Amino acid sequence: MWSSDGSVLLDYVLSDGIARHIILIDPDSQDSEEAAKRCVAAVIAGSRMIFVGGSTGTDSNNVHETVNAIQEALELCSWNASQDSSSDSNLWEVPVVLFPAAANAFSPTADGITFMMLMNSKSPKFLIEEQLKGATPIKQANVTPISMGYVVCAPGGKVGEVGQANLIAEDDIELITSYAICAESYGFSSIYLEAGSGANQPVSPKLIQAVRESCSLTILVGGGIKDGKTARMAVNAGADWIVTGNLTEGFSDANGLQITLQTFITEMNS
Ligand code: 1GP
Repeated sequence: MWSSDGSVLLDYVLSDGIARHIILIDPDSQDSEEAAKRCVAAVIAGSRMIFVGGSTGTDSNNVHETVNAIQEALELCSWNASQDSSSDSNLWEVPVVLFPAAANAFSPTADGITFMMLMNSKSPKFLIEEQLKGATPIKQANVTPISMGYVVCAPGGKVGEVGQANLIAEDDIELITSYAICAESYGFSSIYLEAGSGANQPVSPKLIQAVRESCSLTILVGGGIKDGKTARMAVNAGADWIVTGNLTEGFSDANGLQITLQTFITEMNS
C-alpha cells in the first residue's frame, strides 16, 4: 500500500490531527522474530508507525531482516483480520520506516526512510556525507524519503556523542527557534527533537512549544519518554508524533508490552 505511491505515506505521516505514537525498534537489541512480535503488540495497542534503527550496531543485514520480519507479521495479521468480519484489517496498515544512523542501515523493502540532516552536528558526516551515500540507493529502491531536520537537545545521550552534536539547552528558545525556521526554509517537511535514547530528561516542553510557534513542520519528539503523562506534556506543547524505544525493550512478553503501550497512548491523548 505504501510503496506504490510515496505521496500516500507522506500524507499519512504529515497529516494533522490527534497525536500518534511510533515504536522504535533497534535491530541490535533483539532478533527479528522478537521485533515482529513487539510490533504486532504495539499496533494492537495503537502505535501508528514503526521506526527501525539505532545509533550503533546496525547494518544492512540486521536492518533488512528486521524490516522484512515486521512487514511479514503485519501482512499476516492483516490477512487474518480480512477473514473475520468483526476485525478491521486497516488497523494493520502501519508503515515500517527506516530511522538510520548512517547510510549502511538500509533496507530496500522499507516503506519509507527518515531522510535527516543532524542539523546541530559539528561533523559533515551527519550534515551531508551519509545522505550523499544513501541518496542513490534510496531512489533506486523507490523507498519514500521523509525529509527531516533532526536536532539533538540536552542531555543528548549516545546519539549526541556519536553525532557530535552541539546540544540545545532546555532554555535556549532562541536557538531552537532558529533551527525550526532553518528546517522549514530548507523545505524539510518535519523536525525531530531528540533528547537521546534513555535520556533522564526528555525534551523540554518549552523547546517543543517554541518550535510549534515558529513553523508549521510536523514535529516528532523522542528520547527518555517513559510514560503517558510525559508524552501528554510533549503533545500539549505541540508534538505530532511521540517516539519511544527503550520502553519496548524492557518487556519479554508481548502481552505486557501491549497493556503498557495501551495505557501510554490513552494517557498521551487524554
Ligand atoms: C531515540 O528518541 C528515541 O532515538 C527513543 O528514545 O529509547 O528513550 O524511548 P527512548
